[in-house]
Amino acid sequence: MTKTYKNIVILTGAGISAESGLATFRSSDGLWNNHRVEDVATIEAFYRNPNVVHDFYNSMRPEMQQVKPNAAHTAITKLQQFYPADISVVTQNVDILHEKAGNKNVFHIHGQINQIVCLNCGNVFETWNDVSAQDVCPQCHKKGYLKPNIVFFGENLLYMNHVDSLLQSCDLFISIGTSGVVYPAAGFVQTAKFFGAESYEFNMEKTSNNILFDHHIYGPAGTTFPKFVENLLSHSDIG
Ligand code: BJW
Repeated sequence: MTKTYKNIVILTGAGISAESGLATFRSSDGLWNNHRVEDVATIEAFYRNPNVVHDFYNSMRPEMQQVKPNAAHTAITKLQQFYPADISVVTQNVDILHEKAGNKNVFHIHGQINQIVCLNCGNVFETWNDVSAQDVCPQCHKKGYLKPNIVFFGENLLYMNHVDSLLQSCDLFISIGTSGVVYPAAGFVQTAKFFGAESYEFNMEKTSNNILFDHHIYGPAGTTFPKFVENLLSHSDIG
């Protein structure tokens, strides 16, 4: 690792937040809220029964508000502070641990737990409070259109035009703690590689995406990623 990279994209998934105490989606029991996430986290399920979905995210907000970033998140901050490249974080996570750690250029492609979107007027606002299908949008004043600003299966991802341009111009693509089964994020490595990037995957185990990466670093990201950052910093042309 002697090259100095100019544009780095870091894709993160639930695994980067695991050492902060947050559950991943596809852990060994394969369950999320006692269901397969693919069955319940759909936009159709939200339309059928919005208050069940609101109740679920209402119950998650207090933990997500309290939880603290771990060494993997702070290693990204260090990389952004000291490595001479443009570094963006594209996260599938709805927690805000990247922001709490001081990461910059963070794009929440699957949304944020502390945001609500109005399906009538498009207004997005932040709150840690409970929300229900009976609530009124603070902008258009219509009732029954508020939805957690979380991207469900069957919905388009956020910031995709910008993310596509980041993927097309990066020379280093790093994936941390994602199982690589949810698209389009699972295909980002292919785009980055097509446009010439080198790729690293950090995970506890071999993923279904494994073959697409040039390098694999196995183990808890809170240990492996800070070491990788130290190595990058010691081999870059800083200053
Ligand atoms: C550690 C660790 C440690 C643990 N250190 N590592 C192409 C092909 C096939 C299907 C599709 C396709 N394109 C689109 C689709 C459909 C669909 C899809 O992907 N389906 C698949 C399941 C087959 N995608 C969509 O619908 C997306 N929208 C879309 O494509 O729009 C266009 C469109 C519209 C209409 C029709 C068709 C296309 C939207 C996807 C939205 C995903 N939303 C969720 C849930 C939100 C609810 C919530 O947050 O509560 O987002 S799903 C869930 O999975 C969540 C996550 O962000 C996402 C990814 O999970 P992640 O982060 O990878 O977590 P895990 O648990 O799977 O993995 C954790 C990993 O960490 C593991 O590997 C561990 O080993 C590791 N780990 N501890 C390092 N300490």
